[in-house]
Amino acid sequence: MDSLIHEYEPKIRDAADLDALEAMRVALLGKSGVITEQLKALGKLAPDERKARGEQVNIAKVRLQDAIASRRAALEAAALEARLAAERIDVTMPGRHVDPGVAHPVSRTIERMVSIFSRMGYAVADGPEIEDDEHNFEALNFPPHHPARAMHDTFYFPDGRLLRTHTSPVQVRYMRDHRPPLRMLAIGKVYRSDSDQTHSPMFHQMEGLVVDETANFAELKGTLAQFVRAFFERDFEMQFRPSYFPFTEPSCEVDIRWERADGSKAWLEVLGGGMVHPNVLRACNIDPERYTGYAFGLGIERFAMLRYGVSDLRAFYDNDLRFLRQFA
Ligand code: 2U9
Repeated sequence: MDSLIHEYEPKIRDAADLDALEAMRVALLGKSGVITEQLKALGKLAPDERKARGEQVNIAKVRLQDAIASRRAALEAAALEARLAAERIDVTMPGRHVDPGVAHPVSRTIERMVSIFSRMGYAVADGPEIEDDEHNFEALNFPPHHPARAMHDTFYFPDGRLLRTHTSPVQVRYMRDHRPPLRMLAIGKVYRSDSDQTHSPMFHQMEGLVVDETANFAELKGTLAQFVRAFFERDFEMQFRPSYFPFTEPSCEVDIRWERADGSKAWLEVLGGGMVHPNVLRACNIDPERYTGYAFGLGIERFAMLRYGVSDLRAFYDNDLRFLRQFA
């Protein structure tokens, strides 16, 4: 028994891991372990021998059991330490980079315009970008072959449909679906075959339309003056010049007195408008003897360029993140 203790105590103390330790426990104290076998063998001894031998085996059993228990505790503590070290989270490490992006300046400009006109009671509507001649031209008092059609540089599909050249077909559909009084905005992409520093083949328009029994030009003027003031958050000198559109009569273009960064001033054309032509009301099943309407239109990029000081329209479509991130 002594030699068993001397052999196993150091082995147990040096057990490399819990599996090795368990193997030794089974070999010594398991069902057919060395010590278990010795205990079983006691029964075969004579009673006087049995007592002394029993004490010896029991001492060995207790010592080896203690050795195993203390080695197990040490190995388990070490395993816990290792796991805590491996699973440690360093809360001072820099976080993972997230890049959420920012709203596009055209979107921001649209939101700003919608917010201003919502306060004046305007609803927002939209419609298809692929249109037909009837909604884009006929109903808006552009007769076939009328020279005003040429001003629009229209993109046509082979079947005669077209990319809308203005958002006005949205108002045509709206008037056919709703009874006056009406007060609405149409906002969206429009297409014209035209491209330079201030023209893009696709750009965004916002158009407004009011139809009721008392709509008049003075109200149109007041609305546009209020809008410009609210949009730029300043007062401007404004001039309303007579102009021509097939869908409004009388028609006007609106200039604001713009001061450049160098202090010089210029009249800038920013809006158009007018009283809805009776032919247009009629084409949309509205009686021009009872109702009058006014309408206005603007290019959204133009307003974004002025508000943000952007000199080349194409910057809005280049998707250069160095440009876009400035609008955060
Ligand atoms: C209906 C009736 C009338 C919309 C209008 C303008 C004047 C106008 C231009 C501004 C700059 C287009 O983006 S731009 O090139 N628009 O000057 N737009 S009146 O008049 C309508 C629209 C629909 C049924």
